[in-house]
Amino acid sequence: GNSAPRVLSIQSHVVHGYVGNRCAVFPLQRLGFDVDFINSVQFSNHTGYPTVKGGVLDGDALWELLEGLQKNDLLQYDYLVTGYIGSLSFLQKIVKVVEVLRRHNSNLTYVCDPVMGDEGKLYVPGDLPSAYRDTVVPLASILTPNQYEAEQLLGSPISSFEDAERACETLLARGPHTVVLTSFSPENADASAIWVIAATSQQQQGQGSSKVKLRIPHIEGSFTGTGDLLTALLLAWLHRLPGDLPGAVEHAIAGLQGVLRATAESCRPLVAASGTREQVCKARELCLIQNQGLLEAPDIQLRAEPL
Ligand code: PLP
Ligand code: PXL
Repeated sequence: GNSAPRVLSIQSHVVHGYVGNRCAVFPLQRLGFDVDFINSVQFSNHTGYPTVKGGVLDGDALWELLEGLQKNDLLQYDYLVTGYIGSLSFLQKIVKVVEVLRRHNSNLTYVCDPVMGDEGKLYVPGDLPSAYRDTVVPLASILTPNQYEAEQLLGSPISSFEDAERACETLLARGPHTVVLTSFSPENADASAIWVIAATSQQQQGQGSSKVKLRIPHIEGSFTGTGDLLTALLLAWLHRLPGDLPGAVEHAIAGLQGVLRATAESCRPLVAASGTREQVCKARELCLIQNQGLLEAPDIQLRAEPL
């Protein structure tokens, strides 16, 4: 039968490298999803490089594409996924997209990565956090903030595991059925690890705990696109392993870690030779194609435990 789940992914496109749609579309396809995608920007490369060229899709252009799909009756999606969004007007159009997709499929799962910043720094316009909090989070089904983004949504710091647990509960009460805190560093904890915290309110939680934590040993170097890849893998594994939150998180993290370890290995010589910024960026691009087998059959080494 023709039963591949259908995804609409609205994210960045880069000609070279792997962020946004470039690390969501292929992994989701590899995992059996039928992926339609809209490129919210088309840039030469990610914004960490010294030079970036390209253009941005505005909210009206996004809406025009949706109208084309609507006129041809092409709006039957099981999933919508969004990542980095650079303006309030585009985010407001995303709200309209969710509404129109839900009119076509009331069971649409909206996977929202509320990309706003990291490590204490906001890298989107200042009017986005309140818009995410007030109008987007209530529509999301699966929410994947990092620690800083969750703090922005809540308006308070997350320092302890108890804080993280409460943060997930608060966010769950606002609409999403599943919240994954994709990176969490507890205060006064060892700096050699980051934690992923996940919580679900879904009823069919049969096999495992509905709140879990998973410890990730730190991988040296900073890679770009990891959050985008993780959100795509969480969508895939939460779909494939319904009712098994710990299993889904373990599979998604194992796939990400497999790709990251292979990428770190392959770029070590160049990074050690301390190249230029563009050379280091280029060397650190995720080796997604070379390691695609790890997405499909992740080698699970890190286990989720009840929170
Ligand atoms: N870096 C590493 C080594 C990770 O394992 C993860 C997530 O598991 C991330 C980064 C993702 O963090 P963020 O969502 O802040 O990009
Ligand atoms: O990974 C987030 C992201 C999305 N889109 C663009 C980016 C980045 C990160 O650098 O440059 C265009």
